[in-house]
Amino acid sequence: MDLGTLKESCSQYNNPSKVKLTYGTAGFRAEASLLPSTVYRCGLLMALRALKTGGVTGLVVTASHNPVEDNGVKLVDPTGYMLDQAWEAWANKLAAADDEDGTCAVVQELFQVEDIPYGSSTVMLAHDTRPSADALVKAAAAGVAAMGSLPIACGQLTTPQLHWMVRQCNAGLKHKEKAYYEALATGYARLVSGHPAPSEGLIVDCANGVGAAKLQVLADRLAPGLSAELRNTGAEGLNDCCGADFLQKERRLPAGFQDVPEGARCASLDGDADRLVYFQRRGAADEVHLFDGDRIAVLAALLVMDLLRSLITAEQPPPTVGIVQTAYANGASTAYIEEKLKCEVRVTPTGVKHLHAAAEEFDVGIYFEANGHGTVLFSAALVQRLHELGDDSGPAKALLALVDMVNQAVGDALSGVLLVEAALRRKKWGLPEWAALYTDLPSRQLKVKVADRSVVTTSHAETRVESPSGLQQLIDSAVAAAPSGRAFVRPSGTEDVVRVYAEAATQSAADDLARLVARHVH
Ligand code: NG1
Ligand code: ZN
Repeated sequence: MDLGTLKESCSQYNNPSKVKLTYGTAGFRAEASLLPSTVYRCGLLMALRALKTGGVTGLVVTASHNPVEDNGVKLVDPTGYMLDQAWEAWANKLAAADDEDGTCAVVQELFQVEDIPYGSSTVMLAHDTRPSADALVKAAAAGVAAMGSLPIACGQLTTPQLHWMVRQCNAGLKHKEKAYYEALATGYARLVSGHPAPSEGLIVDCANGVGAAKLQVLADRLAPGLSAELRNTGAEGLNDCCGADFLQKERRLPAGFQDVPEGARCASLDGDADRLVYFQRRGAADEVHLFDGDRIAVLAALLVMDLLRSLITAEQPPPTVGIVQTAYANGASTAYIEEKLKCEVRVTPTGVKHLHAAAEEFDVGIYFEANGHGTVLFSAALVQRLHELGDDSGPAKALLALVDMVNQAVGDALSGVLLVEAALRRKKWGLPEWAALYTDLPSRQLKVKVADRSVVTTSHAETRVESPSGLQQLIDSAVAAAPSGRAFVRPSGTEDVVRVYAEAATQSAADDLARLVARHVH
């Protein structure tokens, strides 16, 4: 690395706005015009991370479910998971540098403190469909190149596709986009082989995002094995009254679904296709019945446990299965998992990096946020055992198909669609049977705009407020007065708001509780 060249390059990406962005729940996010300096510096950072680890890293320019004017960056470690949390502080330090001198000083400090060898590394870059993508990918590539490293432009991809590609690449496996479709499609075909397709196809809301084109490729590859009609596939209207986040927060039909018959099986992706929810129209108005991430986790657990049951022998300890949730999980789902499935539940703070880490502690770790972001992880020991059982065991073969089909790097809506479709198909279930497993407790989420969201701090996986003092007591008394009430507040990691969650025995009680708690936050 030549310091003069680096400084010259950094000077092209100074931060004139002086707005200091910080690494949030899933990277940096802001209105797109504020981002070039931060994305450039993330290019520097991921080149350094690749040098440090000796692997290929990744960077996705996306703001997920946020409005089209926003953009952001998600960072991928060589494992295919999100950037190691210990490096988030470096990301913040780089983002906060005032000018080229400040940026170069942080780079030099990073080399020294992290004991990074000099050399050249590779960073894979991708982006979603936002109009601001090109300029930001250019900034990221300039950052990588300034370190004397190689940026590989992978073009438009879903976030989980790039995570998958990075993971495969570092494992020395086929990692092109084509290989992704191949792995998912062949896994699915093996998993549903001999199980007839339902008579009705799936209708998917693609949020007018990058998932539309990618799911189409997958569906074409699988036809007629997967019958899916894709809607909201346009170049305009990203996440606008559609998408998984809209469905989960608003609980009403997305744009373009007014004509779907009641009872039709529908699914919705978010703008970068890492979240998935299912839904069904309910009644004549635009009301929907939502099948959220908690319910997908339960269905995944049922599928896995059915298959694992036949592998249990007296000689070997049974594989461990755990479900990881956050405080946003509906209380009814947690009760069902613990009481009916008799499966272990772990609760972590919001953000898949926390859920993912907890899920790795099981042979099969299933994690989903209520908003539909999640996946299933399989331990190396279990996969090895499945291979040993090989062709003699139908369930082992089905589990190995699942291992190929599920994106184990990160939550993936495309892989998630196949997971749900396969599970329903193997059980000969439609949405009514899935819905009948348990009834969600009515809940309500609100956002409160405050001058400084960082004054709210929490503990116990975000279920208790530590500061400001006195707030937790107020929440406790509000909860005590609501039938089957539960509520908590936490500062968002992606928006400038404090989030309020409440659930109770009736919708009006949940609404009242959320409103009361929100007033206490103000
Ligand atoms: P914040 O803004 O920290 O609540 C939101 C979601 C997370 C996660 C991230 C990243 C909720 C309540 N929070 O985080 O679950 O998906 O965005 O996209 O849905
Ligand atoms: Zn997303």
